[in-house]
Amino acid sequence: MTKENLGLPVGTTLDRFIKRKQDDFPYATGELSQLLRDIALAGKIINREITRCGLINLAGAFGATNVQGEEQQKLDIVANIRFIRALRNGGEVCAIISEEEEGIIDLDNPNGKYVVAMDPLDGSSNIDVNVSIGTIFSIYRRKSPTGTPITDADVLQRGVEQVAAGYLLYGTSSILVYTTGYGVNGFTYESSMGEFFLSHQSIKSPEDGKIFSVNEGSYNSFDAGVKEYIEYCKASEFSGRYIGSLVADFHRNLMKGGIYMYPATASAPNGKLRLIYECNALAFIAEQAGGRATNGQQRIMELAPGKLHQRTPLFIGSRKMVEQVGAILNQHELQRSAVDTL
Ligand code: AHM
Ligand code: MG
Repeated sequence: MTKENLGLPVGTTLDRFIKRKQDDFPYATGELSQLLRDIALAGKIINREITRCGLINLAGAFGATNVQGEEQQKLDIVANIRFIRALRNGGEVCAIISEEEEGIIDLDNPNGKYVVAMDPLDGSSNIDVNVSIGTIFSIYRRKSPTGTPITDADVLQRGVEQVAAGYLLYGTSSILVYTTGYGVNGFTYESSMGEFFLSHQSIKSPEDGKIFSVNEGSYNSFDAGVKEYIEYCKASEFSGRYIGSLVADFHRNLMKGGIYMYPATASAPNGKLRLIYECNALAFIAEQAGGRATNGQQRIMELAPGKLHQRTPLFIGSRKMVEQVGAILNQHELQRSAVDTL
């Protein structure tokens, strides 16, 4: 039996699953396992707040903007606080990067081995209208020795250096999906028992699909190559599905086969989504499930981040679809460079 497929039955609790995975690695200290449990705990708390937010005055805007100039919702702030608290209490993490905070969050725990990058609540424009939202997280091993101060190199790591990544989708049912580089597994939350149970074992994404997800309101400012691919999707009568919650759109396409695209636009020339805490985690999951993730030309997980909140265009999902849009974009790039050299 491989490390990817543990042969554990559906219904195994997340705790037991994590423990079994840890036992596969004789030198594992259990710290990563504890960290995953801390994330699951924070996820349960966020799930509780989301399901009753219309009743406890948690809906709506907080009245401030984050470092990226986006309006923060109350639940953005709550999720951020809950995750930071869970990771601080857990003691495995030395630093956090969050969509909601400008700088590195130093947890004052120089002995922590891990760095976490997270978007505590993604798709926040959907909070007030009962549409699915999510949490995205990436886990890195710090580069500097434990016991020393955090450095930029600890947090500005490429996606290929992730030791684990995942997301929580708060939807019709809530699910935690994660990978440690040995396949992808999903755990559905059973709220009456307060437990995540293994429900989706060794997830493999269809290698091709018939769903395309993109905000077509920005069509006029997409590059010619992106427009050509969208026209191809329409000519092929693919289904257009766009929730506007990255985690939800990604999860659906992962299960059913499809592509999610957030290209460069006139108002967001580098795309909208953030490399370190949105794209890398989902790229790791996509690849582990047999899919792909690129910025149109390059593999997302190989991009070297220059700054914490760096943005990138994103094309992610079923292997053949991402490769096809990449080929069209390359073709347009070649034509453009040929014209430039005339
Ligand atoms: P957020 O992190 O502020 O919630 O923004 C990210 C979200 C993604 O979940 C979603 O796919 C995208 O922004 C939607 O953007 P748009 O409304 O421009 O289509
Ligand atoms: Mg986000």
